[in-house]
Amino acid sequence: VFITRKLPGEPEKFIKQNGFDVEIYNNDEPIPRELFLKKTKNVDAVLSLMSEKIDKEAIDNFSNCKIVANCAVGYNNIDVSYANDKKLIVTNTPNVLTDATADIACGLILACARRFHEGEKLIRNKKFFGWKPNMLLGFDLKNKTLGIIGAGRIGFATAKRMKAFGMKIIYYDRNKRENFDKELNAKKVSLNKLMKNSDVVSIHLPLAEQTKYLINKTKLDLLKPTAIFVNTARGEIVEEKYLIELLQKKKIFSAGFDVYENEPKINPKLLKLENVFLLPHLGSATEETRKAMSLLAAKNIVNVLSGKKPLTQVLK
Ligand code: 8YV
Repeated sequence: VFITRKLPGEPEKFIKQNGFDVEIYNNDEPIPRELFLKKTKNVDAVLSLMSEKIDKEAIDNFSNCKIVANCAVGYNNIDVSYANDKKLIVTNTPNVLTDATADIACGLILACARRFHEGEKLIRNKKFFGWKPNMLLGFDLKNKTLGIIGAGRIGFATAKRMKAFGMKIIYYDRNKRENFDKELNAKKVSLNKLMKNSDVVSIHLPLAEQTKYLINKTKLDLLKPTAIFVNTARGEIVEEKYLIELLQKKKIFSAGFDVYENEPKINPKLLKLENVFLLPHLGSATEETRKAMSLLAAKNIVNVLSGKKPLTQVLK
């Protein structure tokens, strides 16, 4: 088994305890492509991260690999349909990171509504000389509308949390979602309606051909001038260049980013804006969650190499 990075939870221990040999690229940085191809040529399983492109070349390069266990819920780094054709099993790590990611989405919503960045900057720049009635006024979330784009597990967990803050929920999804309708009294609406009517928009879709730039200029133009826009899913779902233009022109209130279009490169224009709150892809970054993710990936590998079914297989 080849593990592409040093991971919390030491999944290598679990895999070894189950009788398999492990080699690990014991590093904090991503493995260089050439080395990845060399190391994975003859292994039976790969435990990978988003940073490894498992494209046609990588899949054709495997001589023996039976499973790629991605340590992430997203799998846009993997050509799943080609892997399926080649009978290569692909797994991800759903469920275990739902709460941590929803926490981060809510954190961004609060940070935007209550202007955390500007407030903290004032303190750090030693410009806080006392409370003022008109200083950094944000807005209440109570009775405002939260629009969830992508009503899966993380979208639901985010909506549920924000419902406790008094928000009304609407959602856009291909399917009607009973948990949204029944538990949150939420309404399924069209994407245009959601963009027009939400006070806060939060993205919770996977990145795929159909969702790349789904939130383009036309859609962003529908946002209210007081809207907050939050993305904890994937940067490429949003036309970031245009979102930045809206923020520069103050055509929306603010935006919270955990993911970026050209991650890890950050558009320098974003750094100049006051009305944004920027995080470095921390959605699943808690001790407990990262351990659970790597252990789930390890279990998927052990299952497949022992002739059992994987726990969380991804199919195209
Ligand atoms: C991961 C993520 O931390 O699960 C995902 O899809 O984006 C994050 O939780 C990261 O991608 C590690 O591979």
